[in-house]
Amino acid sequence: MVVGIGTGSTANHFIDLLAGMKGKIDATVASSVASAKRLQGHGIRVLDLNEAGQLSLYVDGADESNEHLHLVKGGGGALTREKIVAGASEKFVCIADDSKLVKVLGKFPLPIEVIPMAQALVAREMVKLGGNPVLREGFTTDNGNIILDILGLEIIDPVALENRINQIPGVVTNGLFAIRPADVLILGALTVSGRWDKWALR
Ligand code: DER
Repeated sequence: MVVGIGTGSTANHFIDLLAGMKGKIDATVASSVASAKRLQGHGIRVLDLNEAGQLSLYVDGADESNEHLHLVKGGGGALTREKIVAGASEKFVCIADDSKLVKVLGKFPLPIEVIPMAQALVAREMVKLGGNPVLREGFTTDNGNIILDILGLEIIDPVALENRINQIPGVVTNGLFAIRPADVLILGALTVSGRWDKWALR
């Protein structure tokens, strides 16, 4: 199978594990330049999404998840390519530690990838939606854009908000993964004995 690979510390662990089982997969599609470099460093084949077609599986971490597996992602700034690769995959498996499971999304600032000339416009619109936008200083995405991190949101309806923010001119995409949520969430938890345990939702 061809596997879609996320971005971040969790995805990095997954890539390192994948290196030990290269023979079991045909190739990968990476959601960032950083993940592509790490995969190639292990000698794992990385395809352009346009030549890979439909992917069987996408594996990535998250910054927050609710019980419906709606996610906030983009802490690492790769949200747009992550959303593209997730959208091209039959199954999205999210791996995180149990501190990421929340009742209501929004405590983690919601990242939005914005075309630079629209920074002020998008910021004003996000204030109208109740958020407090902060420019991620000194950061440029793999697509050459900026990130606005939106603090202070209490995201009661993630699907509606994901759609609403994407309507603002200049927004490339936002870090809500609710229209296409994860299919499986694997949560790691440190048990009383000090050993790591894991359990899965769905
Ligand atoms: O930035 C991202 O979207 C990452 O995938 C994030 O959601 C998870 O990062 P982590 O594995 O470093 O916690």
